[in-house]
Amino acid sequence: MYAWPATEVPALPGQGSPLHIFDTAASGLRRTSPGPTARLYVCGITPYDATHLGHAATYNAFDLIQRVWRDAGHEVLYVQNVTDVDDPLLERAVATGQDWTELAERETALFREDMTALRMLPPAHYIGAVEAIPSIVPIVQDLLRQGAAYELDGDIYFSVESDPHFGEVSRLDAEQMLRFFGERGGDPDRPGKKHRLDPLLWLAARPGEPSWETELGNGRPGWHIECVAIALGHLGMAFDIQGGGSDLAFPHHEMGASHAQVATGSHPFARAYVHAGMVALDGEKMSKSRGNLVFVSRLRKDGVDPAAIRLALHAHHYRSDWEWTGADLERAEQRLAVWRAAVSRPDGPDAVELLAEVRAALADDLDTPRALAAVDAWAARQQAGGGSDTGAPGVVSRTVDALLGVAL
Ligand code: 5CA
Ligand code: ZN
Repeated sequence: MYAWPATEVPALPGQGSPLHIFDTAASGLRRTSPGPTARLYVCGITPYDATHLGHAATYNAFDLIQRVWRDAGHEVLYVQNVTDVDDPLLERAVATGQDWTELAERETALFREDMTALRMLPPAHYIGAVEAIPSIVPIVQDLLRQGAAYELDGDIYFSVESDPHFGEVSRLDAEQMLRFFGERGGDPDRPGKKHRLDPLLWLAARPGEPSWETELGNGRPGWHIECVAIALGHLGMAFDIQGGGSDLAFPHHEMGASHAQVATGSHPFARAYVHAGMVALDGEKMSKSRGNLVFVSRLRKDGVDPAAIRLALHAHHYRSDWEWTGADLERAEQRLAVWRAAVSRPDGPDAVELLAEVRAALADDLDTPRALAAVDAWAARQQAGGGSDTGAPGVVSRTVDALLGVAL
């Protein structure tokens, strides 16, 4: 499906350095060394409600990865999905008396608007779960043939024991896995499963729910296989980064890696698994199911500059869990005003060091607070009347645009 329009990324003098990023599977920093084309898969939204600041923070992190890669001379092949058929979406549609396709289309359209306003770079392939069904079916058939999947009352499950690498993505112990599996869409207690952690690959049609007639019978896909089919179809195995919020490490990314590894007989699914921290509101993780949300679209309607929203996100390191408060936005608005005033002057302090420092900060596991501090320092020197380089304000403005996605 259509993604959203691309914003131009200005060229910067010189070149950035290789990105080092925290890989959940390695439990440490890893130097990404993509080929000429860096390949990135980021899990997209389940479109039953509007984009909240937690979503925005997660997509912000993966937008920065693309910017750092591009600055280091790579092309980026970016793929994102939309989970446009799944339990929470169908449940919300029933609860509110809406048609599930209309709900999904409306919320996806709003997500596109939010991403555009925030100047997030669009994926080259933006694929819905429904669209992906024809590519999901042969993978499930393959897993069945290999004995890595089995049927239970018409549903089809993946056998986690078929993957010798199972557990290597999230590195959780058995007890933690069981807890997260139950909390995050799994069904550990269904009788008849070979292993309590086995996830659904295919759900046989249920009354009142949408279903598709395929070689697997009449039904719909499970959640993890959707991202596997889309990633394999557009990126292949061993792509550079699989990304999402930390709540996706298990079971979603663990299961996806296993599905793909067993189906293709190769390893790894992704070279690195990168996870953003959770944004909270009023002491709890912002989540559609809890309803404690601050929507990007609401802030925009209230007249908040999207550039200030992005700066508010950048003020937190992407891996930390943090709580949104009104003060975040106030600080970001002040910073934006100071930066804009600083680059609007005809000259200023030399910006060569600033560019090097922003590049170094971002290449070091996306250290945005350090990058902001570097721009703050330049703006302070500017305010103190510290320079007469006529090229400097332009370089700063292009640096902030190209590397932080903020238009000054
Ligand atoms: N459609 C699936 C992925 S295939 C899904 O998880 N959708 S979602 O709409 O629930 O979440 C979209 C992305 O936002 C995921 O990467 C998720 O980890 C992230 N996310 C959700 N809530 C928060 C939050 N409070 N803070 C940070 N990121 C969040
Ligand atoms: Zn996903």
